[in-house]
Amino acid sequence: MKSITRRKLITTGLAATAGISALAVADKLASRFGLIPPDHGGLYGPGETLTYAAQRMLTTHAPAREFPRSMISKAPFANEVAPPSEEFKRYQANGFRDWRLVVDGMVEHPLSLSLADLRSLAVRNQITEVACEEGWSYVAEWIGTPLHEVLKEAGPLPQVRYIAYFSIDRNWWDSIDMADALHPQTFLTWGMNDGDLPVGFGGPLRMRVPRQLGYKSVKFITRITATDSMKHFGKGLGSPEPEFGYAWYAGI
Ligand SMILES: Nc1nc2c(c(=O)[nH]1)N[C@H]1C(S)=C(S)[C@@H](COP(=O)(O)O)O[C@H]1N2
Ligand SMILES: [Mo]
Repeated sequence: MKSITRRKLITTGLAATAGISALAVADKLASRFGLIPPDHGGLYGPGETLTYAAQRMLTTHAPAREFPRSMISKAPFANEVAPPSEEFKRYQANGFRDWRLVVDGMVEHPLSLSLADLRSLAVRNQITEVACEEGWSYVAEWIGTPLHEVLKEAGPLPQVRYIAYFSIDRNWWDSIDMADALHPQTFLTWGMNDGDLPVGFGGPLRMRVPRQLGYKSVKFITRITATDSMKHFGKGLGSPEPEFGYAWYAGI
């Protein structure tokens, strides 16, 4: 709820400063800076563009709030996930040694990385909050490899605008723009609270996007793809959420 209030403040404040309507601000910013989210044009199109454009103007480099260790939730809430597939169980039985993260699309060097490969690239940690759109949240320490370290290895082509990411059960996937993809707190996470990332929380590999709502932090990641357009993924809205009335850009 706090996040929604803040988002409203930002957008309302911006419109008030300009002295014109919110939609006019959105259109102006969006066309000037190319800040049009993939789900623009649906029922919520103009509003989503306003939120996205306003936040991108104000928060491109801003960090998500980090918490002291004492604030780590004692009983973090793992949201319900689809039951593991046979394929997933085979990886699990082998301690996820064969789990691979494929990096493809518009990159100079397509990659296939094991969890050990990821660990050898970089190890970082952050204590941040997972906030679900349904109103609950928890704080945990997330340990992983920043996405930008993986992208550095892969070499995205200059025209890349989005990084799409896919869970092993292909119906969960999402995408982020380059501001979030290159953000230092966007992690491919394989550890949590000083241990391996538990399956319930997305183990062995989860995308953590702490500057957006929980649904952008997709669990069980096996593939990331660099692209200049989200038109050809799913229904072309950047992720499945806009089909259900949730925004592609879910900044908090
Ligand atoms: N693969 C997959 N990723 C997912 C989900 C899911 O059901 N499957 N749920 C999402 C939603 S809606 C939220 S709020 C967070 C919940 O994270 P948690 O289980 O760590 O609380 O995970 C997100 N990532
Ligand atoms: Mo959620």
